Amino acid sequence: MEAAILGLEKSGKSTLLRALAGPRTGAHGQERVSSLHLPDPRLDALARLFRPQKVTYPELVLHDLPPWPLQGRTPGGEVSEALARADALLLVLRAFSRDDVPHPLGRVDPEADYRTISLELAYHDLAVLERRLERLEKVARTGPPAEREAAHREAAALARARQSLEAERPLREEELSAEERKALSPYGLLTLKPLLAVLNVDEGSAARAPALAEGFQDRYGGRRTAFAALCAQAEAELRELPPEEAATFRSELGLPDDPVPNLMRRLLTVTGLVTFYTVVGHECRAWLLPEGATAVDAAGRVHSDMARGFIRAEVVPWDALLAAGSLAEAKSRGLVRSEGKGYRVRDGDVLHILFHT
Ligand SMILES: Nc1nc2c(ncn2[C@@H]2O[C@H](COP(=O)(O)OP(=O)(O)OP(=O)(O)O)[C@@H](O)[C@H]2O)c(=O)[nH]1
Ligand SMILES: [Mg+2]
Repeated sequence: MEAAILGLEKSGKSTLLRALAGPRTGAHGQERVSSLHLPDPRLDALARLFRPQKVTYPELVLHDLPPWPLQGRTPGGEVSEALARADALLLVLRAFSRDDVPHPLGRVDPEADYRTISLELAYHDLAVLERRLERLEKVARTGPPAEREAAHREAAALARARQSLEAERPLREEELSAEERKALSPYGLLTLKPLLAVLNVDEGSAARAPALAEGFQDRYGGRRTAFAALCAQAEAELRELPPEEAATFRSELGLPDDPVPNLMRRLLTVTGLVTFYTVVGHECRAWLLPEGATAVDAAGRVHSDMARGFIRAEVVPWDALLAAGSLAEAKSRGLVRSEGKGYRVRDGDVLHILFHT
């Protein structure tokens, strides 16, 4: 999956990229795009049990964007391209105070920044919708008769989206019909994308980070809107150390447990992705799939031949498999179910797909 990191000037975007992807990336004009493996403690546990030669984590591509332009100005070409590709937005909200790093609006107030950016994203989408609606309304009035009906329907969907935005409801939180979703999908609408906002706190406030994130979650959270909090600076510095040294420093500095795996999990959840696992021969692997996808979709993620020749899937939740200690033992305890094509894959399922070639 891909995510774009955005936020106001000097909110800590490049520092967050380094905290997530490691020291070779981000900040000071270095790489703006970075790809990393999504950490997954469940896959780690499965790998400890099965000891495969290879453990494969899903990939996350992160784009570190330049500061978000305020006053309704839209970002330039390269940035809109990264935004269009992104499955989700990672919004950095500055909650750290530092006199030598001026805030572009002259004060540190993550809640006000959240509202400011939310409005900017809504303005962006409104401008896109207005332009498209003008054209569609013209086609609906004067276009070839065959196109009028479709233009009418599309215009109706876009007008409803405009109404939501005018009422300050981001599109990601709206219940959209399949037709509306399809009508809105070509325009790179930013409030339609799942959003994980990361509150970037001071070193000294790291212990209070989870409570801060929860407060925002209560006030502004939703199915496709989530909040997390960490000290990006401290996490970026710890990532430069070998793991044992980092753990020692972490406890000496009174920092909470590594917040990155939790942040990644929230990113997947808010994006509407579930993780399933395969244990085949010498490889344990985690795969991402949209919520609601079926066993045959999962087979297709692994290989198109497996979807084509799909017979059935043997399914066991990862923790049940772990507790049983082996697939054979899980089977003899009756924990492994046999499921057909239409089975909706659940987060944490281990799938063994049977297919004919
Ligand atoms: N104390 C403290 N400083 C931080 C933290 N995060 C970032 N900074 C500092 O804030 C400054 C800006 O951080 P960057 O990561 O470059 O911010 P940015 O959002 O990428 O900045 P632009 O790309 O210029 O908009 C740097 O000097 C960082 O060291 C933090 O959690 N705590
Ligand atoms: Mg930067």
